[in-house]
Amino acid sequence: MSTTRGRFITFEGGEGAGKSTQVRKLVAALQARGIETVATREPGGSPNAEALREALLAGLVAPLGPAAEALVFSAARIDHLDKLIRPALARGAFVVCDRFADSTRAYQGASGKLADSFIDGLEAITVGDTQPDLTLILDLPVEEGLARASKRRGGGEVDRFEAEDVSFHRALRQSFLAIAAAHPERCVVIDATQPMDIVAAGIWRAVEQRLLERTQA
Ligand code: Z5A
Repeated sequence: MSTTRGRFITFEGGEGAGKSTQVRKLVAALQARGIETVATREPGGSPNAEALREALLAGLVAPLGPAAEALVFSAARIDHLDKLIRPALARGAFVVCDRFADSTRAYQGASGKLADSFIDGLEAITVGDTQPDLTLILDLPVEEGLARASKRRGGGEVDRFEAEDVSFHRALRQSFLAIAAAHPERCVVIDATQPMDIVAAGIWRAVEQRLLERTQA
C-alpha cells in the first residue's frame, strides 16, 4: 500500500455538459503519464450503488420527495466510497468520478428546496473527510445541454431528471455556479460550450496546476 493518498477528482454540471466525454479523456491522459487512475460515476460505481441507480433513474424514489431521494443517493454514495473510492485513494490511485456530492446539493438541495443544514449534515455523514481534491464544473446554457442530451438519446426515453422542466435546469446551473463560488480552493468552472478538445485542454491545465505540480513539489 502507498504511503501517499491518491487524488480525488469529480466532474459536475447539468445534462449534456460533456462530463462522461471529459472523464474518458482525463483518465486516458493521466494513464498516459503512468498514473494509476480509476474512472467511476454516481449514482453507481459499486454493485450495490448501481442497483440503487436503476431505481433512482427510473423515478421509483421520486414520489417519496427530495429528502428521501437525497437519502437514497447518499446510501449509494456510502457504498461507493467504502467499496471503491477510499480503497483506491488509499493505494495511491487517482479517482475520477462523474458526479458526486455536489449533485445532491444541486439536484435535491437547491432545486428540491431542502434546507442547507439537511444537505450539510448528510454530506458530513456520507463523505466525511473524503472530499474531492478538485471539482471540475462543466458550465453551459441549459438549452444547449438539453439539446445535446436529446440528440445523443435519439428516440429513447428521457430519465427522471431529464424530464424536469427548463426552470429546474436553470436553477441547477445556478446551484453549481454557487458551489464553485463558495469553494474556489476546490472548484474550477470550465466553459463547456467550446469544442471537446479545447474543453479537455482547459481541464488538463487545471489538473496540472492544482494537483500534479503540487504533488511533485
Ligand atoms: N443525480 C442526482 O439527482 N443527485 C445525485 O446526488 C447524483 C446524481 C449523483 C444521473 O444521470 C442523474 O442523477 C443526473 C443527476 C442525478 N441527471 N440526469 N439525467 P446520468 O449519469 O445518466 O446522466 P448525466 O450525469 O446527467 O450526464 P449526461 O446527460 O449523460 O451528460 P454528460 O455526461 O454531461 O455528457 P456526455 O455524455 O459526455 O455528452 C453528451 C453529448 O454531447 C454526447 O453526444 C457528446 O458527444 C456531446 N458532447 C460532449 N462534449 C461536447 C462538446 N464540447 N461539444 C459538442 N458536443 C459535445
